[in-house]
Amino acid sequence: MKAVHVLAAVAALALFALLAAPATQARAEIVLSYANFPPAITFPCVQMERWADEVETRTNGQVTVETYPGGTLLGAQDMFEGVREGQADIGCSSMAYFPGVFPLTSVMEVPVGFTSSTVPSLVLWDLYEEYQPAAFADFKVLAMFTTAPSNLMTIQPVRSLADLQGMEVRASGGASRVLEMLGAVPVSKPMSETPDALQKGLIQGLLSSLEVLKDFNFAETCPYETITNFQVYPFAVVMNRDVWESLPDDVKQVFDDLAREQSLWTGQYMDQHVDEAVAWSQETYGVEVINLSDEDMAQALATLSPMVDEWKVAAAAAGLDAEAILAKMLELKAKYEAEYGE
Ligand code: DTR
Repeated sequence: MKAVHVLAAVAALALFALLAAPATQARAEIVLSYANFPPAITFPCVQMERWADEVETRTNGQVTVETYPGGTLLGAQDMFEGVREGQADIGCSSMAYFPGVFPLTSVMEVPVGFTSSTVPSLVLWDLYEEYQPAAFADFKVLAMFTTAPSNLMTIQPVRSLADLQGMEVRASGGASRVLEMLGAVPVSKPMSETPDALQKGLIQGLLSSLEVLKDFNFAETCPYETITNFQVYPFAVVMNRDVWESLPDDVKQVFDDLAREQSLWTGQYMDQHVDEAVAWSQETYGVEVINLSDEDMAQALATLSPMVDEWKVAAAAAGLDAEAILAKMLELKAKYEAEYGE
C-alpha cells in the first residue's frame, strides 16, 4: 500500500510539473534573424554576435537572435531593401555602398582627419539622434558606427604621394574618390573580391581600415602599410519597422538602452583590433608601417578638400542644412577627441 501511495504522489507531482511548465514560460519567446554580409571573423559580425549575446542576457532569454554572417541571408547591397521587405528582421551594412542614398550620414565619408573608430562612431550616432535622417524613416536603427580611418596596404612601398601616381588600388565609395583625386587608379570592388584581385595582380593594393591585414590575411600580399588616416566608412544596424512595433515595451527598452553603448563598443573594439592586427602583421610577415611626411599629408588633405564642397552640394540638393550638419560633426569630433584623449 505504501508503495502505491508513493507512486501516486510521484505521478501527481509529475502531472503538476507538466501543467505548471507552460505557466512559467508564459512570456512567448521572440526569435529575430540578423543578416550580415562579410565573413564571421570580421568586425561587423563580431559586433553582431556581441549585440546578440547582450540582448539574450538582458532579456533573460526572452529574445533569441539568429545570426547570419557571410551574406548567407542578405548581401551588402541587398541589406536595407531586404530588411525593409522582411527577409531579415535585422541587418547591417555600410551606407558607403549606396552612393546618394544616405546624404546626411555620408558626411562621415568626407576626409576630415579622424584618427580612430571610437570618435567617429560616437559622432555618427549623435548626428543620427539629432537629425533623424529621412533615409532611415522606414527602420528602427539599433546602432551606428564607423570603421577606423582608411590607410594604404600595398605590394610596393608608398613613401610619398608621388609613389601613388598611377597605382591601381582597390577601394569603394568615397575612398575611390580619394584615390582618384590623389592620382591613383581606383578599382572599385567589394571587400570580399579583394583577395582574388590581389592574387591575380589586378590591383597593387587597397585602401581600407588596417584590421583587414589580419582578418583577410592581406598582410601576406601587402607588406607596406602607409598611414594616411583618410575617410571612415559609416555603418548602420537597422530593424524592420513592423517587427520593432510588434515588440513588447521591456524588449524595446533593452534595445534602446543598448544602441549608443553598442556603437561605442564597436568603435572601441575596432580600434584595439586594428592595433592587434598591425602588431600581428609585423610579427607574422614583418610588414613595414610607413608615415608620409607632414608636407605630403598637408598636400593630400588640401587636394581632398573639394570633397567637403562636393558633399555640401549633394546634401543641399537633398534639402539638408549642409553647413549646420558639417559644423555639428566637427564640434562633436572635437568634443569626443578631448574626451577620449586623441
Ligand atoms: N573599408 C570598407 C569597410 C570595411 C572595413 N573593414 C571591413 C571588414 C569587412 C567588411 C567591410 C569592411 C571596405 O573597404 O569595404
